[in-house]
Amino acid sequence: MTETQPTWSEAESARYRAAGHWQGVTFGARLRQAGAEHAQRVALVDGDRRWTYADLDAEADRVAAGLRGLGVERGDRVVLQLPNCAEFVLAWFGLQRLGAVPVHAMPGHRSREIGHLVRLSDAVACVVPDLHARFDHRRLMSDVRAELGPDGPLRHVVVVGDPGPYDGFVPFDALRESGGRGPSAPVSDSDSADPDPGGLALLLLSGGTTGLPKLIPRTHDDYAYNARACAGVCALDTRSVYLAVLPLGFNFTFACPGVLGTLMAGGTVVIAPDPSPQTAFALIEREGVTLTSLTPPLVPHWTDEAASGSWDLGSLAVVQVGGARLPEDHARRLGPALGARVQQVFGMAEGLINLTRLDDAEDLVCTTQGRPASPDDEILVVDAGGRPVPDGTAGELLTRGPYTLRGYYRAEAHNRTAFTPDGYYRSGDVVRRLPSGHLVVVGRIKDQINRGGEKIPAVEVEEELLTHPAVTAAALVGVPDERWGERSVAFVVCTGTAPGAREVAAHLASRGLAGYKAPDEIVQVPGLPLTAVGKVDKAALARRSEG
Ligand code: J2J
Repeated sequence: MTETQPTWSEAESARYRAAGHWQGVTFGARLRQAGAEHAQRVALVDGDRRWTYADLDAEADRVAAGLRGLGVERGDRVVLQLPNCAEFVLAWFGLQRLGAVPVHAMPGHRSREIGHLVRLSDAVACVVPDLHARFDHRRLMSDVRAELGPDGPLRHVVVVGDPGPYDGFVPFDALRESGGRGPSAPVSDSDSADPDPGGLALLLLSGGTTGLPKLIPRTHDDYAYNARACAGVCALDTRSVYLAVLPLGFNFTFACPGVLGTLMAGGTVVIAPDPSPQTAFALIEREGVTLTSLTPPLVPHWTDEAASGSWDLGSLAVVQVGGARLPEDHARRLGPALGARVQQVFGMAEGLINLTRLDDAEDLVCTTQGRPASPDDEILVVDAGGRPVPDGTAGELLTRGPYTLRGYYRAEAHNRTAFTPDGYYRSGDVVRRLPSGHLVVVGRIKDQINRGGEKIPAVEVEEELLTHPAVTAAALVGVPDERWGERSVAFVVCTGTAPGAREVAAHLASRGLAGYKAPDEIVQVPGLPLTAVGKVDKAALARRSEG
Protein backbone atom coordinates (compact mmCIF):
# COMPACT_ATOMS: atom_id res chain seq x y z
CA MET A 1 0.00 0.00 0.00
CA THR A 2 1.23 3.46 -0.73
CA GLU A 3 -0.67 4.93 2.21
CA THR A 4 0.65 4.19 5.65
CA GLN A 5 -2.03 2.03 7.12
CA PRO A 6 -2.29 -1.44 8.57
CA THR A 7 -1.89 -4.14 6.00
CA TRP A 8 -1.09 -7.84 5.80
CA SER A 9 2.17 -8.99 7.32
CA GLU A 10 5.01 -10.17 5.08
CA ALA A 11 4.41 -13.76 6.19
CA GLU A 12 0.71 -13.62 5.36
CA SER A 13 1.39 -11.95 2.02
CA ALA A 14 3.88 -14.66 1.16
CA ARG A 15 1.33 -17.31 2.11
CA TYR A 16 -1.38 -15.78 -0.08
CA ARG A 17 1.04 -15.53 -2.97
CA ALA A 18 2.23 -19.09 -2.53
CA ALA A 19 -1.38 -20.31 -2.45
CA GLY A 20 -1.93 -18.60 -5.81
CA HIS A 21 -4.51 -16.21 -4.40
CA TRP A 22 -2.46 -13.12 -5.08
CA GLN A 23 -1.17 -13.25 -8.62
CA GLY A 24 0.81 -10.05 -8.79
CA VAL A 25 -1.12 -8.63 -11.75
CA THR A 26 -2.74 -5.18 -11.83
CA PHE A 27 -6.19 -4.61 -13.30
CA GLY A 28 -4.67 -2.57 -16.10
CA ALA A 29 -2.40 -5.45 -17.04
CA ARG A 30 -5.23 -7.99 -16.71
CA LEU A 31 -7.30 -6.12 -19.24
CA ARG A 32 -4.30 -5.97 -21.57
CA GLN A 33 -3.98 -9.76 -21.34
CA ALA A 34 -7.72 -10.32 -21.77
CA GLY A 35 -7.70 -7.94 -24.74
CA ALA A 36 -5.25 -10.27 -26.44
CA GLU A 37 -6.61 -13.59 -25.23
CA HIS A 38 -10.32 -12.94 -25.84
CA ALA A 39 -9.88 -10.19 -28.45
CA GLN A 40 -13.07 -10.70 -30.44
CA ARG A 41 -15.31 -11.98 -27.65
CA VAL A 42 -17.96 -9.56 -26.46
CA ALA A 43 -16.94 -8.10 -23.10
CA LEU A 44 -19.56 -5.44 -22.48
CA VAL A 45 -23.10 -4.67 -23.64
CA ASP A 46 -25.08 -1.54 -22.85
CA GLY A 47 -28.26 -1.16 -24.92
CA ASP A 48 -27.21 -1.24 -28.55
CA ARG A 49 -23.57 -0.61 -27.74
CA ARG A 50 -21.11 -3.49 -27.58
CA TRP A 51 -17.43 -3.71 -26.81
CA THR A 52 -15.20 -6.68 -27.53
CA TYR A 53 -12.28 -7.35 -25.19
CA ALA A 54 -10.00 -5.71 -27.74
CA ASP A 55 -12.31 -2.67 -27.85
CA LEU A 56 -12.40 -2.44 -24.07
CA ASP A 57 -8.63 -2.61 -23.87
CA ALA A 58 -8.32 0.16 -26.48
CA GLU A 59 -10.93 2.26 -24.64
CA ALA A 60 -8.96 1.94 -21.42
CA ASP A 61 -5.94 3.37 -23.23
CA ARG A 62 -7.96 6.25 -24.62
CA VAL A 63 -9.59 7.13 -21.30
CA ALA A 64 -6.25 6.85 -19.52
CA ALA A 65 -4.58 9.13 -22.04
CA GLY A 66 -7.46 11.61 -21.89
CA LEU A 67 -7.28 11.72 -18.10
CA ARG A 68 -3.55 12.13 -18.21
CA GLY A 69 -4.00 14.96 -20.67
CA LEU A 70 -6.15 16.67 -18.02
CA GLY A 71 -3.40 16.24 -15.47
CA VAL A 72 -4.65 13.20 -13.56
CA GLU A 73 -1.65 11.17 -12.46
CA ARG A 74 -0.81 7.72 -11.23
CA GLY A 75 -1.99 7.26 -7.65
CA ASP A 76 -4.54 10.09 -7.85
CA ARG A 77 -7.98 9.31 -6.49
CA VAL A 78 -11.02 9.89 -8.72
CA VAL A 79 -14.60 9.63 -7.46
CA LEU A 80 -16.79 7.60 -9.81
CA GLN A 81 -20.47 8.42 -9.43
CA LEU A 82 -22.21 6.94 -12.43
CA PRO A 83 -25.48 5.09 -12.80
CA ASN A 84 -25.52 1.74 -14.61
CA CYS A 85 -23.98 2.52 -17.98
CA ALA A 86 -20.96 1.29 -19.93
CA GLU A 87 -19.05 4.46 -19.10
CA PHE A 88 -18.70 3.24 -15.52
CA VAL A 89 -16.68 0.29 -16.77
CA LEU A 90 -14.75 2.32 -19.37
CA ALA A 91 -13.82 4.97 -16.82
CA TRP A 92 -12.89 2.32 -14.24
CA PHE A 93 -10.48 0.54 -16.55
CA GLY A 94 -9.17 3.84 -17.89
CA LEU A 95 -8.27 4.79 -14.33
CA GLN A 96 -6.67 1.40 -13.76
CA ARG A 97 -4.64 1.74 -16.95
CA LEU A 98 -3.39 5.06 -15.70
CA GLY A 99 -2.68 3.69 -12.24
CA ALA A 100 -5.21 6.09 -10.71
CA VAL A 101 -7.63 4.95 -8.02
CA PRO A 102 -11.41 4.90 -8.52
CA VAL A 103 -13.49 5.75 -5.46
CA HIS A 104 -16.90 4.09 -5.80
CA ALA A 105 -19.82 6.38 -5.01
CA MET A 106 -23.51 5.48 -5.32
CA PRO A 107 -25.83 7.26 -7.74
CA GLY A 108 -28.04 8.33 -4.82
CA HIS A 109 -25.26 10.15 -3.00
CA ARG A 110 -25.60 13.89 -2.66
CA SER A 111 -23.31 16.76 -1.77
CA ARG A 112 -22.70 15.58 1.83
CA GLU A 113 -21.53 12.16 0.77
CA ILE A 114 -19.65 13.24 -2.35
CA GLY A 115 -17.98 16.14 -0.54
CA HIS A 116 -16.95 13.77 2.23
CA LEU A 117 -15.54 11.24 -0.26
CA VAL A 118 -13.59 13.93 -2.09
CA ARG A 119 -12.16 15.36 1.12
CA LEU A 120 -11.32 12.03 2.68
CA SER A 121 -9.62 10.68 -0.43
CA ASP A 122 -8.24 14.03 -1.69
CA ALA A 123 -9.83 13.19 -5.01
CA VAL A 124 -8.59 15.31 -7.91
CA ALA A 125 -11.56 14.51 -10.15
CA CYS A 126 -15.11 13.21 -10.20
CA VAL A 127 -16.83 11.39 -13.04
CA VAL A 128 -20.61 11.98 -13.01
CA PRO A 129 -23.62 11.76 -15.32
CA ASP A 130 -25.31 14.95 -16.51
CA LEU A 131 -28.77 13.98 -15.28
CA HIS A 132 -29.89 10.81 -13.61
CA ALA A 133 -33.32 10.03 -12.21
CA ARG A 134 -34.24 13.70 -12.87
CA PHE A 135 -31.38 14.87 -10.69
CA ASP A 136 -28.72 17.21 -12.05
CA HIS A 137 -25.32 15.87 -11.03
CA ARG A 138 -23.53 18.84 -12.59
CA ARG A 139 -25.21 21.12 -10.07
CA LEU A 140 -24.26 18.74 -7.33
CA MET A 141 -20.63 18.89 -8.46
CA SER A 142 -20.77 22.63 -8.79
CA ASP A 143 -21.99 22.84 -5.15
CA VAL A 144 -19.28 20.44 -3.99
CA ARG A 145 -16.62 22.40 -5.83
CA ALA A 146 -17.85 25.67 -4.36
CA GLU A 147 -17.93 24.21 -0.87
CA LEU A 148 -14.40 22.82 -1.15
CA GLY A 149 -13.13 26.15 -2.41
CA PRO A 150 -10.29 26.94 -4.80
CA ASP A 151 -7.72 25.32 -2.52
CA GLY A 152 -9.67 22.05 -2.34
CA PRO A 153 -8.29 18.91 -3.97
CA LEU A 154 -10.93 18.71 -6.71
CA ARG A 155 -9.56 19.95 -10.03
CA HIS A 156 -11.71 18.24 -12.67
CA VAL A 157 -15.30 17.23 -13.23
CA VAL A 158 -15.86 14.79 -16.08
CA VAL A 159 -19.46 14.53 -17.27
CA VAL A 160 -20.99 11.62 -19.15
CA GLY A 161 -23.38 13.46 -21.46
CA ASP A 162 -23.80 17.23 -21.62
CA PRO A 163 -21.37 19.12 -19.35
CA GLY A 164 -23.75 22.10 -19.21
CA PRO A 165 -22.72 25.70 -18.56
CA TYR A 166 -20.22 24.93 -15.81
CA ASP A 167 -16.77 26.30 -16.13
CA GLY A 168 -14.17 23.62 -16.77
CA PHE A 169 -16.49 20.60 -16.78
CA VAL A 170 -15.19 18.14 -19.38
CA PRO A 171 -17.40 15.81 -21.45
CA PHE A 172 -16.34 12.17 -21.07
CA ASP A 173 -16.61 11.56 -24.81
CA ALA A 174 -14.26 14.45 -25.58
CA LEU A 175 -11.83 12.96 -23.09
CA ARG A 176 -11.98 9.60 -24.87
CA GLU A 177 -11.54 11.24 -28.22
CA SER A 178 -8.66 13.41 -27.10
CA GLY A 179 -7.12 10.28 -25.60
CA GLY A 180 -7.16 8.68 -29.04
CA ARG A 181 -5.11 11.52 -30.55
CA GLY A 182 -2.07 13.53 -29.69
CA PRO A 183 1.58 12.75 -29.26
CA SER A 184 1.34 11.14 -25.87
CA ALA A 185 -1.61 8.87 -26.55
CA PRO A 186 -2.43 6.08 -26.16
CA VAL A 187 -0.62 5.36 -22.93
CA SER A 188 1.95 2.74 -23.72
CA ASP A 189 3.12 0.12 -21.30
CA SER A 190 6.65 1.43 -21.49
CA ASP A 191 5.97 5.04 -20.54
CA SER A 192 3.97 3.99 -17.51
CA ALA A 193 5.57 1.07 -15.74
CA ASP A 194 2.80 -0.97 -14.15
CA PRO A 195 1.86 0.04 -10.59
CA ASP A 196 2.45 -2.26 -7.65
CA PRO A 197 -0.14 -5.11 -7.66
CA GLY A 198 0.03 -5.07 -3.86
CA GLY A 199 -0.86 -1.37 -3.87
CA LEU A 200 -4.13 0.51 -3.71
CA ALA A 201 -6.39 -0.29 -6.68
CA LEU A 202 -9.70 1.19 -5.57
CA LEU A 203 -11.58 2.58 -2.60
CA LEU A 204 -15.01 1.31 -1.60
CA LEU A 205 -17.41 3.02 0.74
CA SER A 206 -18.28 1.25 3.97
CA GLY A 207 -21.85 1.11 5.21
CA GLY A 208 -20.68 3.28 8.07
CA THR A 209 -21.39 2.93 11.75
CA THR A 210 -19.60 5.71 13.58
CA GLY A 211 -19.99 9.24 12.28
CA LEU A 212 -19.13 9.68 8.64
CA PRO A 213 -18.64 6.67 6.36
CA LYS A 214 -15.17 5.16 6.02
CA LEU A 215 -13.26 4.20 2.91
CA ILE A 216 -12.11 0.66 2.30
CA PRO A 217 -8.75 0.25 0.55
CA ARG A 218 -8.63 -2.69 -1.86
CA THR A 219 -5.48 -3.80 -3.64
CA HIS A 220 -5.14 -5.29 -7.13
CA ASP A 221 -4.09 -8.58 -5.60
CA ASP A 222 -6.86 -8.85 -3.04
CA TYR A 223 -9.71 -7.53 -5.16
CA ALA A 224 -8.84 -9.69 -8.15
CA TYR A 225 -8.80 -12.69 -5.83
CA ASN A 226 -12.18 -11.64 -4.41
CA ALA A 227 -13.64 -11.64 -7.93
CA ARG A 228 -11.87 -14.84 -9.01
CA ALA A 229 -12.85 -16.80 -5.91
CA CYS A 230 -16.51 -15.83 -6.40
CA ALA A 231 -16.29 -16.62 -10.12
CA GLY A 232 -15.01 -20.07 -9.16
CA VAL A 233 -17.92 -20.67 -6.79
CA CYS A 234 -20.30 -19.62 -9.59
CA ALA A 235 -18.44 -21.75 -12.17
CA LEU A 236 -18.02 -18.86 -14.59
CA ASP A 237 -16.33 -19.38 -17.96
CA THR A 238 -16.20 -17.75 -21.38
CA ARG A 239 -19.85 -18.66 -21.99
CA SER A 240 -21.05 -16.83 -18.90
CA VAL A 241 -23.20 -13.75 -19.36
CA TYR A 242 -23.65 -11.58 -16.26
CA LEU A 243 -26.48 -9.08 -15.99
CA ALA A 244 -25.62 -6.09 -13.79
CA VAL A 245 -28.94 -5.11 -12.27
CA LEU A 246 -27.85 -3.51 -8.98
CA PRO A 247 -25.67 -0.37 -9.02
CA LEU A 248 -22.26 -1.03 -10.57
CA GLY A 249 -20.54 0.80 -7.73
CA PHE A 250 -21.83 -1.81 -5.26
CA ASN A 251 -19.16 -4.38 -4.39
CA PHE A 252 -21.67 -7.20 -4.93
CA THR A 253 -22.34 -6.13 -8.54
CA PHE A 254 -18.78 -5.23 -9.33
CA ALA A 255 -16.74 -8.13 -7.98
CA CYS A 256 -18.74 -10.95 -6.34
CA PRO A 257 -18.22 -12.20 -9.05
CA GLY A 258 -20.10 -9.51 -10.96
CA VAL A 259 -18.39 -7.40 -13.58
CA LEU A 260 -14.79 -8.21 -12.70
CA GLY A 261 -15.31 -11.93 -12.10
CA THR A 262 -17.08 -12.26 -15.43
CA LEU A 263 -14.44 -10.31 -17.35
CA MET A 264 -11.66 -12.31 -15.68
CA ALA A 265 -13.39 -15.48 -16.91
CA GLY A 266 -13.69 -14.17 -20.49
CA GLY A 267 -17.49 -13.85 -20.27
CA THR A 268 -19.85 -11.02 -21.18
CA VAL A 269 -21.21 -8.28 -18.92
CA VAL A 270 -24.62 -6.86 -19.81
CA ILE A 271 -25.72 -3.67 -18.07
CA ALA A 272 -29.33 -3.19 -17.00
CA PRO A 273 -30.23 0.50 -16.73
CA ASP A 274 -32.80 -0.24 -14.00
CA PRO A 275 -33.62 -3.25 -11.79
CA SER A 276 -37.22 -3.79 -12.89
CA PRO A 277 -37.98 -7.38 -13.93
CA GLN A 278 -39.39 -6.12 -17.25
CA THR A 279 -36.10 -4.46 -18.20
CA ALA A 280 -34.04 -7.36 -16.89
CA PHE A 281 -36.11 -10.14 -18.44
CA ALA A 282 -35.97 -8.53 -21.88
CA LEU A 283 -32.17 -8.43 -21.56
CA ILE A 284 -32.00 -12.02 -20.27
CA GLU A 285 -33.94 -13.15 -23.35
CA ARG A 286 -31.96 -11.04 -25.79
CA GLU A 287 -28.46 -11.65 -24.46
CA GLY A 288 -28.79 -15.17 -23.07
CA VAL A 289 -27.92 -14.06 -19.54
CA THR A 290 -26.70 -16.89 -17.27
CA LEU A 291 -26.12 -15.09 -13.94
CA THR A 292 -27.44 -12.04 -12.15
CA SER A 293 -27.64 -10.62 -8.63
CA LEU A 294 -30.43 -9.01 -6.65
CA THR A 295 -31.17 -7.50 -3.26
CA PRO A 296 -34.11 -9.01 -1.31
CA PRO A 297 -36.70 -6.25 -1.99
CA LEU A 298 -36.52 -7.05 -5.71
CA VAL A 299 -37.21 -10.74 -5.20
CA PRO A 300 -41.05 -10.65 -4.94
CA HIS A 301 -41.28 -8.45 -8.07
CA TRP A 302 -39.04 -10.75 -10.07
CA THR A 303 -40.93 -13.82 -8.81
CA ASP A 304 -44.32 -12.39 -9.74
CA GLU A 305 -43.26 -11.19 -13.16
CA ALA A 306 -41.61 -14.52 -13.99
CA ALA A 307 -44.78 -16.33 -12.92
CA SER A 308 -46.69 -14.38 -15.57
CA GLY A 309 -45.14 -16.84 -18.01
CA SER A 310 -44.52 -14.28 -20.72
CA TRP A 311 -40.74 -14.52 -20.68
CA ASP A 312 -38.20 -17.07 -21.83
CA LEU A 313 -35.65 -17.13 -19.06
CA GLY A 314 -34.19 -20.48 -20.09
CA SER A 315 -30.59 -19.22 -20.20
CA LEU A 316 -30.60 -18.05 -16.59
CA ALA A 317 -28.73 -20.61 -14.46
CA VAL A 318 -28.04 -18.77 -11.21
CA VAL A 319 -29.60 -15.82 -9.42
CA GLN A 320 -27.68 -14.45 -6.46
CA VAL A 321 -29.46 -12.63 -3.65
CA GLY A 322 -27.59 -10.67 -1.01
CA GLY A 323 -27.02 -7.41 0.81
CA ALA A 324 -29.74 -7.98 3.40
CA ARG A 325 -31.70 -10.84 4.92
CA LEU A 326 -33.70 -12.87 2.42
CA PRO A 327 -36.89 -14.31 3.95
CA GLU A 328 -36.92 -18.08 3.60
CA ASP A 329 -40.26 -18.26 1.78
CA HIS A 330 -39.05 -15.71 -0.78
CA ALA A 331 -35.97 -17.84 -1.35
CA ARG A 332 -38.10 -20.95 -1.82
CA ARG A 333 -40.36 -19.33 -4.43
CA LEU A 334 -37.69 -17.53 -6.45
CA GLY A 335 -35.83 -20.52 -7.92
CA PRO A 336 -38.85 -22.37 -9.32
CA ALA A 337 -40.35 -19.12 -10.68
CA LEU A 338 -37.20 -18.21 -12.61
CA GLY A 339 -36.19 -21.77 -13.41
CA ALA A 340 -32.78 -20.94 -11.95
CA ARG A 341 -30.67 -21.90 -8.97
CA VAL A 342 -30.74 -19.44 -6.07
CA GLN A 343 -27.51 -18.48 -4.37
CA GLN A 344 -27.52 -16.48 -1.14
CA VAL A 345 -24.61 -14.09 -0.75
CA PHE A 346 -23.63 -12.50 2.53
CA GLY A 347 -20.83 -10.15 1.71
CA MET A 348 -19.28 -6.89 2.76
CA ALA A 349 -17.28 -4.26 0.95
CA GLU A 350 -14.64 -4.77 3.67
CA GLY A 351 -13.88 -8.19 2.19
CA LEU A 352 -15.33 -11.53 3.29
CA ILE A 353 -17.89 -12.98 0.90
CA ASN A 354 -20.03 -15.96 1.87
CA LEU A 355 -22.04 -17.80 -0.74
CA THR A 356 -24.20 -20.88 -0.80
CA ARG A 357 -22.80 -23.39 -3.26
CA LEU A 358 -24.47 -24.45 -6.48
CA ASP A 359 -24.67 -28.03 -5.23
CA ASP A 360 -25.89 -27.20 -1.72
CA ALA A 361 -29.15 -28.83 -0.67
CA GLU A 362 -32.24 -26.69 -1.10
CA ASP A 363 -32.66 -26.25 2.66
CA LEU A 364 -29.15 -24.85 3.06
CA VAL A 365 -29.68 -22.50 0.14
CA CYS A 366 -32.97 -21.20 1.52
CA THR A 367 -32.04 -20.94 5.20
CA THR A 368 -28.36 -19.92 5.31
CA GLN A 369 -26.27 -17.11 3.91
CA GLY A 370 -23.53 -19.37 2.63
CA ARG A 371 -19.95 -20.06 3.57
CA PRO A 372 -16.72 -18.20 2.80
CA ALA A 373 -15.54 -17.95 -0.78
CA SER A 374 -11.92 -18.78 0.08
CA PRO A 375 -10.45 -21.71 2.01
CA ASP A 376 -8.15 -19.12 3.60
CA ASP A 377 -10.94 -16.93 4.96
CA GLU A 378 -10.65 -17.20 8.74
CA ILE A 379 -13.85 -16.93 10.73
CA LEU A 380 -14.39 -16.46 14.45
CA VAL A 381 -17.78 -16.23 16.10
CA VAL A 382 -17.34 -14.62 19.52
CA ASP A 383 -19.34 -13.56 22.57
CA ALA A 384 -19.36 -10.06 24.03
CA GLY A 385 -16.08 -10.80 25.80
CA GLY A 386 -14.39 -11.81 22.53
CA ARG A 387 -14.37 -15.54 23.38
CA PRO A 388 -15.24 -18.01 20.61
CA VAL A 389 -18.66 -19.63 21.00
CA PRO A 390 -19.55 -23.17 19.89
CA ASP A 391 -21.13 -23.81 16.50
CA GLY A 392 -24.84 -23.13 16.59
CA THR A 393 -24.52 -20.31 19.15
CA ALA A 394 -24.98 -16.73 18.01
CA GLY A 395 -22.05 -14.35 18.30
CA GLU A 396 -20.26 -11.56 16.50
CA LEU A 397 -18.55 -12.53 13.26
CA LEU A 398 -14.85 -11.64 13.14
CA THR A 399 -12.85 -12.36 10.02
CA ARG A 400 -9.49 -12.01 8.36
CA GLY A 401 -8.13 -13.41 5.15
CA PRO A 402 -6.63 -12.79 1.74
CA TYR A 403 -9.18 -10.19 0.63
CA THR A 404 -10.41 -8.65 3.89
CA LEU A 405 -9.01 -5.25 4.82
CA ARG A 406 -6.68 -4.73 7.77
CA GLY A 407 -7.49 -1.08 8.22
CA TYR A 408 -9.78 1.60 6.81
CA TYR A 409 -8.24 4.33 4.71
CA ARG A 410 -6.92 7.22 6.77
CA ALA A 411 -8.88 6.20 9.87
CA GLU A 412 -6.25 5.49 12.49
CA ALA A 413 -8.43 6.02 15.54
CA HIS A 414 -11.32 3.99 14.19
CA ASN A 415 -8.97 1.19 13.16
CA ARG A 416 -7.93 0.66 16.75
CA THR A 417 -11.42 -0.56 17.65
CA ALA A 418 -12.63 -1.94 14.32
CA PHE A 419 -10.00 -4.72 14.34
CA THR A 420 -8.68 -7.12 16.94
CA PRO A 421 -4.98 -6.89 17.76
CA ASP A 422 -4.35 -9.91 15.52
CA GLY A 423 -5.99 -8.35 12.52
CA TYR A 424 -9.53 -9.71 12.56
CA TYR A 425 -12.15 -7.32 11.25
CA ARG A 426 -15.07 -6.92 13.64
CA SER A 427 -17.99 -7.15 11.23
CA GLY A 428 -20.70 -6.05 13.67
CA ASP A 429 -22.86 -8.88 12.28
CA VAL A 430 -24.28 -11.50 14.62
CA VAL A 431 -24.21 -14.97 13.08
CA ARG A 432 -24.57 -18.64 13.90
CA ARG A 433 -22.19 -21.07 12.28
CA LEU A 434 -23.39 -24.52 11.28
CA PRO A 435 -21.06 -27.52 11.37
CA SER A 436 -20.94 -27.34 7.54
CA GLY A 437 -19.36 -23.90 7.88
CA HIS A 438 -22.47 -22.14 6.57
CA LEU A 439 -23.38 -18.94 8.37
CA VAL A 440 -26.82 -17.72 9.33
CA VAL A 441 -27.08 -13.98 9.91
CA VAL A 442 -29.26 -13.47 12.97
CA GLY A 443 -28.68 -9.83 13.84
CA ARG A 444 -26.31 -6.92 14.09
CA ILE A 445 -24.52 -5.05 16.83
CA LYS A 446 -23.37 -2.18 14.62
CA ASP A 447 -25.39 1.00 14.69
CA GLN A 448 -26.61 0.75 11.15
CA ILE A 449 -29.95 0.20 9.45
CA ASN A 450 -30.12 -2.16 6.49
CA ARG A 451 -33.01 -1.00 4.38
CA GLY A 452 -33.30 -3.66 1.72
CA GLY A 453 -29.53 -3.72 1.23
CA GLU A 454 -29.00 0.03 1.47
CA LYS A 455 -26.98 0.77 4.57
CA ILE A 456 -27.96 3.77 6.67
CA PRO A 457 -25.40 4.85 9.29
CA ALA A 458 -27.56 5.84 12.26
CA VAL A 459 -25.10 8.32 13.80
CA GLU A 460 -24.67 10.28 10.59
CA VAL A 461 -28.43 10.74 10.23
CA GLU A 462 -28.92 11.56 13.91
CA GLU A 463 -26.35 14.33 13.69
CA GLU A 464 -28.18 15.79 10.72
CA LEU A 465 -31.55 15.49 12.47
CA LEU A 466 -30.18 17.68 15.24
CA THR A 467 -29.67 20.51 12.76
CA HIS A 468 -33.46 20.79 12.40
CA PRO A 469 -34.50 23.76 14.57
CA ALA A 470 -37.24 21.81 16.38
CA VAL A 471 -35.18 18.70 17.21
CA THR A 472 -33.24 18.57 20.46
CA ALA A 473 -32.43 14.85 20.58
CA ALA A 474 -32.73 12.04 18.02
CA ALA A 475 -32.20 8.31 17.69
CA LEU A 476 -32.57 6.37 14.45
CA VAL A 477 -33.50 2.72 14.73
CA GLY A 478 -34.40 -0.05 12.30
CA VAL A 479 -37.68 -1.88 12.73
CA PRO A 480 -38.91 -4.92 10.80
CA ASP A 481 -40.67 -4.11 7.56
CA GLU A 482 -42.46 -6.38 5.11
CA ARG A 483 -41.06 -4.70 2.00
CA TRP A 484 -37.60 -3.48 3.00
CA GLY A 485 -36.73 -6.03 5.65
CA GLU A 486 -36.11 -3.04 7.87
CA ARG A 487 -37.34 0.52 7.75
CA SER A 488 -35.85 3.47 9.58
CA VAL A 489 -37.71 5.19 12.39
CA ALA A 490 -36.44 8.41 13.92
CA PHE A 491 -37.38 8.96 17.56
CA VAL A 492 -37.12 12.67 18.21
CA VAL A 493 -37.37 14.94 21.20
CA CYS A 494 -38.64 18.32 20.06
CA THR A 495 -39.46 21.78 21.24
CA GLY A 496 -43.10 22.06 20.14
CA THR A 497 -44.54 19.76 17.52
CA ALA A 498 -42.28 17.32 15.71
CA PRO A 499 -41.80 17.85 11.98
CA GLY A 500 -43.39 15.19 9.74
CA ALA A 501 -41.46 12.66 7.68
CA ARG A 502 -41.75 14.77 4.54
CA GLU A 503 -40.45 17.89 6.22
CA VAL A 504 -37.57 15.94 7.72
CA ALA A 505 -36.76 14.42 4.31
CA ALA A 506 -36.73 17.90 2.76
CA HIS A 507 -34.54 19.19 5.56
CA LEU A 508 -32.03 16.36 5.18
CA ALA A 509 -32.02 16.81 1.40
CA SER A 510 -31.30 20.51 1.88
CA ARG A 511 -28.34 19.44 4.02
CA GLY A 512 -27.11 17.41 1.04
CA LEU A 513 -27.86 13.95 2.42
CA ALA A 514 -28.75 11.06 0.10
CA GLY A 515 -32.51 10.47 -0.11
CA TYR A 516 -32.40 6.85 1.06
CA LYS A 517 -31.14 8.02 4.46
CA ALA A 518 -34.34 9.98 5.22
CA PRO A 519 -36.34 8.27 8.02
CA ASP A 520 -39.43 6.38 6.91
CA GLU A 521 -41.22 7.47 10.05
CA ILE A 522 -40.86 10.13 12.75
CA VAL A 523 -42.00 9.40 16.31
CA GLN A 524 -42.00 12.18 18.86
CA VAL A 525 -41.03 11.13 22.38
CA PRO A 526 -40.66 13.17 25.59
CA GLY A 527 -37.18 11.78 26.14
CA LEU A 528 -34.89 9.01 24.86
CA PRO A 529 -34.63 5.93 27.08
CA LEU A 530 -31.12 5.18 28.34
CA THR A 531 -29.37 1.93 29.15
CA ALA A 532 -27.69 1.29 32.50
CA VAL A 533 -24.45 2.75 31.14
CA GLY A 534 -26.19 5.87 29.88
CA LYS A 535 -26.35 5.10 26.14
CA VAL A 536 -29.56 5.57 24.18
CA ASP A 537 -31.47 2.30 24.50
CA LYS A 538 -32.19 1.60 20.84
CA ALA A 539 -33.43 -1.91 21.53
CA ALA A 540 -36.16 -0.46 23.75
CA LEU A 541 -37.08 2.07 21.07
CA ALA A 542 -37.25 -0.63 18.39
CA ARG A 543 -39.51 -2.73 20.64
CA ARG A 544 -41.74 0.27 21.19
CA SER A 545 -42.10 0.77 17.45
CA GLU A 546 -42.90 -2.87 16.78
CA GLY A 547 -45.39 -3.16 19.60
C1 J2J B 1 -28.00 -10.42 5.83
N1 J2J B 1 -27.22 -9.33 5.90
C2 J2J B 1 -26.40 -9.10 4.88
C3 J2J B 1 -27.18 -11.11 3.74
C4 J2J B 1 -24.90 -8.36 3.48
C5 J2J B 1 -22.14 -9.23 -1.66
C6 J2J B 1 -23.31 -9.19 -0.96
C7 J2J B 1 -23.59 -8.13 -0.11
C8 J2J B 1 -22.68 -7.11 0.06
C9 J2J B 1 -23.00 -5.99 0.97
C10 J2J B 1 -21.48 -7.16 -0.62
C11 J2J B 1 -26.32 -9.96 3.76
N2 J2J B 1 -27.99 -11.29 4.79
N3 J2J B 1 -27.19 -11.96 2.72
O1 J2J B 1 -20.54 -6.21 -0.49
O2 J2J B 1 -20.07 -8.24 -2.15
C12 J2J B 1 -25.23 -6.99 5.55
C13 J2J B 1 -24.28 -7.34 6.69
C14 J2J B 1 -22.93 -6.92 6.13
C15 J2J B 1 -23.31 -5.68 5.37
C16 J2J B 1 -22.31 -5.32 4.32
C17 J2J B 1 -21.22 -8.23 -1.49
N4 J2J B 1 -25.39 -9.47 2.92
N5 J2J B 1 -25.49 -8.12 4.65
O3 J2J B 1 -24.13 -5.85 1.40
O4 J2J B 1 -20.71 -3.46 2.46
O5 J2J B 1 -24.63 -6.54 7.79
O6 J2J B 1 -21.97 -5.18 1.32
O7 J2J B 1 -21.95 -6.67 7.13
O8 J2J B 1 -22.99 -2.89 1.53
O9 J2J B 1 -24.58 -5.98 4.80
O10 J2J B 1 -22.81 -4.28 3.53
P1 J2J B 1 -22.08 -3.85 2.19
